[in-house]
Amino acid sequence: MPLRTLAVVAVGLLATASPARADFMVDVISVVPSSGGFLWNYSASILASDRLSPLGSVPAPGFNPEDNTRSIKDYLTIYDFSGFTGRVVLPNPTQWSFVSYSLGSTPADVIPEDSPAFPNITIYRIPEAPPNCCGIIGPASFSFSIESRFGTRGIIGSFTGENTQNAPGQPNDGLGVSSVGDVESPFQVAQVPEPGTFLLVGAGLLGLGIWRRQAT
Ligand SMILES: [Ca+2]
Repeated sequence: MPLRTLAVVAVGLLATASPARADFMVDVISVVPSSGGFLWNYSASILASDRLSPLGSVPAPGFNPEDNTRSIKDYLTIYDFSGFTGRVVLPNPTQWSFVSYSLGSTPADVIPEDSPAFPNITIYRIPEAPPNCCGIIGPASFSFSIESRFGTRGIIGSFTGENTQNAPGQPNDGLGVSSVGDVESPFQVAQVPEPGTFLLVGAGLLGLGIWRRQAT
């Protein structure tokens, strides 16, 4: 067997052995001015081999166990979204909801960059009526928006996702799939101090200077 073929086979084995696959794809479509700052408009999609299950509990902060029993609703998290105003525009409020944690929600088998100093936004599936209906079957795409006080483009942050494998009648049907990847966002953008803060610091230093001069 040629060496190149061996290498491809090895990579293929590694890819199937890992529970983390890039089954979620997320991209920024536009960033537009809004009442609270800027709306970051995203598009996300899942593969034909997946579905998004509304079953189980709301994703928790930190790491969630790998979910092969549908005990946790499927979700998508965007990390360290600076200047988050609390406003999220969901693709369909009868199918989705959101939570914001400082750490997580993160599938247990992936490690995104996640600082406790910046909020994450997790959007997750909820059941439409009738109860426990219905998974969104891939291939499927949906859009959502998150508002920030910051609108500077070009900064790359992390996202993760938790899907369900969709293979009716097959042994892998219903198993969890974790994704991790990069996406543009106001990722870890530091707060710029207000001009008033500079004035206060300046006045404090001036006061220190006067006091020291009197002391000598
Ligand atoms: Ca965070």
